[in-house]
Amino acid sequence: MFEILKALPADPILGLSAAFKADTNAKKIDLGVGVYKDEQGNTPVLKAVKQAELAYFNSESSKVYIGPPGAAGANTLLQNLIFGASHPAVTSTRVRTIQTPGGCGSLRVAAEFIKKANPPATIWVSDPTWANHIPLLGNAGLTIKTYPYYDATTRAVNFNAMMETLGTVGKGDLVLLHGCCHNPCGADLNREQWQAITELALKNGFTPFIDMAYQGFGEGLDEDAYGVRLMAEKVPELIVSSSCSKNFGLYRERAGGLSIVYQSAADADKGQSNLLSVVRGIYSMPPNHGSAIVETILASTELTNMWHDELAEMRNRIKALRALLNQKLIEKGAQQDFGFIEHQSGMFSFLGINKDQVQQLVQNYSIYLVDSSRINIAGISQANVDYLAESIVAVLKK
Ligand code: PLP
Ligand code: TYF
Repeated sequence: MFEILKALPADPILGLSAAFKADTNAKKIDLGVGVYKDEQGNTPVLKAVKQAELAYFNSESSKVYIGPPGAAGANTLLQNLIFGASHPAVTSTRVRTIQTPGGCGSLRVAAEFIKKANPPATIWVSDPTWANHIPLLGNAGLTIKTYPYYDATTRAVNFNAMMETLGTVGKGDLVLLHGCCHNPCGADLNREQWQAITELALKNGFTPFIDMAYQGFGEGLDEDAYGVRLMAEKVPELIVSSSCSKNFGLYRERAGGLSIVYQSAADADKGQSNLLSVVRGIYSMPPNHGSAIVETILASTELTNMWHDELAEMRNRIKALRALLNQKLIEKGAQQDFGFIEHQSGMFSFLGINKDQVQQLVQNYSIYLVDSSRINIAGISQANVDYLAESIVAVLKK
């Protein structure tokens, strides 16, 4: 039967890594896959993670199954990280958090859960959004539609257009929002905009669904959770998919969470039983190691402080690189304004060059980036920024 299958293209983002590895040009730069890199281009294990792993290794006494929701202790600490321990939704026990295989596992479980509650639901995603949102949510059978978000001319959120479209969305449908550090465009909602969307959700009855894959990479752990915490306080129901891949550097361990805010504690109990039934129908139980490390860190003041420092270092390096790239582009004679790179947030921005220019960067300069011109800012370094800025200016002149 398998002979009928036709070959499909590889993930366009993940595929860039193989092409980068195979390139022998000493000047090559990898701005593709969204993983954090240090000045040397490495993605080391965080020190807090290493210490937690050693402690966990010594204290782990059993490999017995952890059950569909994952470890209760890890879930409570993750919930507190996302919402804040004293958040009214948390203290009124209206939130349930489960451990999931990364942010992707969380998105997929959420999609199946929505499908159970409301099979004809439409989920509205930003234009553009992370490409994987489409299969992760759509393969569960949900209808996907887009709302306007990034304006390539102003290099900012077209909030009026966004609100106009969201104004047509009603009860039973969902609106997917990026909690912070929008992937791929780097343009985030400000606080007034979060407030306006919250009011609209209350007025029209749609359910917000927030994907927070980069908490701590924008302005800080609490600052980046502003939208999540505001909505959790105001709207009756909310879905939050979160990931520990970036902020704890745990990518391959597949650590993430799915938090659902319900209208009441009684709904939460009923909902949780459905959510766990979805989990059992997909992978039964989440992987343990990554979340156990997160729990070990968050349960220790010393390790938490160490992690906060390392997270701040990653965040500040990205911010500094944003300013540096803009400054170098000016220095190298760029005719257009790249100031937006400095003002956007998180790991990504669109350079705003066309596909042909992207291909020139890849083929003639060994600078690897996604076709959309999305760059991973963390792939820039003091050592390569001059070459990068010169190359961008060169392809823009042609
Ligand atoms: N959501 C967004 C917007 C992302 O960029 C990512 C990617 O890393 C994820 C979710 C999923 O992350 P992971 O499954 O690696 O935890
Ligand atoms: O957008 C990115 O680059 C990251 C990493 O299938 C990623 O979110 C990319 C593709 C993918 C899973 C993760």
